[in-house]
Amino acid sequence: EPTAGSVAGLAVAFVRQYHREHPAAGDPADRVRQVLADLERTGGYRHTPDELAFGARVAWRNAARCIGRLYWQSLVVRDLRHVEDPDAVAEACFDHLRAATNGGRIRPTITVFAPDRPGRPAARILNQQLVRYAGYREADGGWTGDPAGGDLAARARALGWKSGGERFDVLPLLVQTGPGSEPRWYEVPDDAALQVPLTHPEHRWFGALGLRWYAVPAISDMTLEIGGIRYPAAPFNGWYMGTEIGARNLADADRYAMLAAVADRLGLDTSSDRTLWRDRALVELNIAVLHSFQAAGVTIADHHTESERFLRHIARERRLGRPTPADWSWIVPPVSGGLTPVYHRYYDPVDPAQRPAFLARPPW
Ligand code: HEM
Ligand code: NRG
Repeated sequence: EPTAGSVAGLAVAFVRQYHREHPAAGDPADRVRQVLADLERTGGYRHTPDELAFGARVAWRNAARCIGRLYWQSLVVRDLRHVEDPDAVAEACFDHLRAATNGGRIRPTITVFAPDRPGRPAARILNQQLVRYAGYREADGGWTGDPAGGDLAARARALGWKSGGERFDVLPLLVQTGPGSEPRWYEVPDDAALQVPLTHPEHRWFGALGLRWYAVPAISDMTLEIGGIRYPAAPFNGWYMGTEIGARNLADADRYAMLAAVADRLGLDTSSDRTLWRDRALVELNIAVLHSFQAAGVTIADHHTESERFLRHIARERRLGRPTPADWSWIVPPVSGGLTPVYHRYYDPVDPAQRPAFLARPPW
């Protein structure tokens, strides 16, 4: 837990930044005095709705690993700070998914639930993302489903969740209200978890692989920190860049590991690494992902377009006098890196102390 003194310093710095970037809000002195008085009296302070929205947007702007930052100002911020009850948190997460999905025209959205308060931590969502697939370890050591969803599936089953045991079971949402309390689990309604069956524009057989992916990546295990206040339940989403699904989730050896199956159907010579059969299968898998989302009317970006947008973002921020810290190894896409302009340059250094920020959430 941050100390009272450190919260005050962060709070003042944030209020000053808010006023610097909102000249119409006038001099920060009155608001600084008020925040310090509230901190003195109660150990905390409340962001105004405008401060909250600004803080969430700037946390996105500051996310050094994110290539999608061009649209940071248009993030939709849902202020649900009054919601703490686990049933209500789960319901609001499902509403978030429906609103953000928007029939396929995905809207970048964040829902901010109650913050931690001194001596009184707020509720948390245990899932990594609001929608993710379960993984089950088989007796032979292999996996059914997504190994990345293995721990949560086991936890949910221990709480009484009846799993389907299939390859693409959407995990239930687990909400925990305190370190010692038993998490509650909630099945994600079908109409809140839009999914896309994967087909290939040229290869008829591709659909028979039975692959699919969900429409909305909504990260739910990071803490949003604004002006010293921590929001441990603040799920946010944008849209997918196709490579996240096609070059990682479905391809990595410790995820769905589909490259051998795709290469086999393509009739490739898999006898040697030098035939580049993995590389060829990878490209076809990525084509299928982009094609299928487009055919389903679900927003998705290819890595060329998203790279070009990111460089435009950097140029615009620079004109406004702001650096764009970025982490090269996360920004460069996992296929065809050198074909994208983001590969051929370096970035402003990342300052881990920069705030507002999305942070890896420490354990209770
Ligand atoms: C990371 C793309 C929206 C915050 C990433 C990554 C990609 C990406 C490709 C790297 C992920 C990985 O390699 O696993 C996009 C696209 C968006 C978008 C295409 C479309 C609008 C957002 C939004 C937020 C956000 C709305 C927050 C409000 C982040 C953060 C990370 C990240 C915090 C780092 C996650 C981590 O450390 O694990 N994004 N993003 N992004 N993005 Fe975005
Ligand atoms: N690679 C992860 C998702 C990480 C965040 N990516 C985004 N975020 N596009 C995956 O599920 O593949 N976003 O907020 O849009």
